[in-house]
Amino acid sequence: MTQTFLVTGAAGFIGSHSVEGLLGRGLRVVGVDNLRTGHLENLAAARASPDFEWVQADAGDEAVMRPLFQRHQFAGALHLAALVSVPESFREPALNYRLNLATADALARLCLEFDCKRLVFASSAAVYGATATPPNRESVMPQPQSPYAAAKLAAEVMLLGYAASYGLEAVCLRYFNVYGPRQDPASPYSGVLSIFTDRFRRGLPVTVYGDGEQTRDFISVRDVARANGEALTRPGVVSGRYNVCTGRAVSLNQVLALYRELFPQAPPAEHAAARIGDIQHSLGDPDLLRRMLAFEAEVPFAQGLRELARWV
Ligand code: UD2
Repeated sequence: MTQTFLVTGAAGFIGSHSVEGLLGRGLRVVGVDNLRTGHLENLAAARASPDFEWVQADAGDEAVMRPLFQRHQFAGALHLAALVSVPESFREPALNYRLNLATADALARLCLEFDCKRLVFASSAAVYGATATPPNRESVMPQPQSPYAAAKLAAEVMLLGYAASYGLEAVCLRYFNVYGPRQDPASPYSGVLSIFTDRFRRGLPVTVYGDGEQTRDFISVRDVARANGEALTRPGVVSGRYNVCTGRAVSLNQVLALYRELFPQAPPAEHAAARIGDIQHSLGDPDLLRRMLAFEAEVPFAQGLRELARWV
């Protein structure tokens, strides 16, 4: 019998790519999203598949989720639904608590009740905070600097507690800077590459906060979707927290040099003061995930950027 998987946050940037990846492997998917920050257009391809069921709902709404678990006997759940904006988590800590912690806990308990063995949870490199020296390994003490990061870390702790107590397979994936098609450039806090690509395409100058020497571990959403699929389906994974990253640091100035090749007519970048709370260097160690899932990020940064520019 074909296995069915639950994906929450299915209409989001990472969610929609993950759904397509699972469908592409011949699996059945039930996708849940409340469309708070997700977009139904992202699921256009998925919704054309007979193996996809679309449910517009809040992943924390037990009245909807319980019957779904009852009906489908999920082989695994990928929980991506979240409040995704760090600044919003400062403004709305109660909402952040509900969407980023309480919902993960409720889903984990449904998994236990309905024998859904594995829960893959979207955590974030934000849990590391500013203090650790890169590259960040999963063994360092996390120091969340925002309500968002605190809730992600607390959810990890709850899920791993259920893993130890009841044998749930809880895989907490700490995503680094994910980029690629469908990332929404609309907010000033959107991913820098989605903002830059959108502005270059429209012939507008981009703003670099600080000297541009800050570095990030940018990972393509295609790689992230593949990591999610492996974490969900591979036999014998060990519950724990895992970086999802490339292990390679790219500076914004290097990013700009690549953009100059893609958009030779673009106006020069403008500079502004560094953002308050900005981290200078963020880099992950991919070794643990490599050992557990045999996962290796494959999309070279320059190629991923070209794909993004073409999509826009
Ligand atoms: C990422 C996450 C954030 C949080 C944080 C934890 C994204 C979109 N954000 O923030 O949610 O987890 O990591 O550390 O993944 N920049 C510019 N010009 C712009 C926009 C950004 O120069 O128009 C700079 C920005 O100041 C920063 C770098 O680009 O130095 C990356 O910014 P970002 O917002 O894409 O991601 P980051 O790592 O700050």
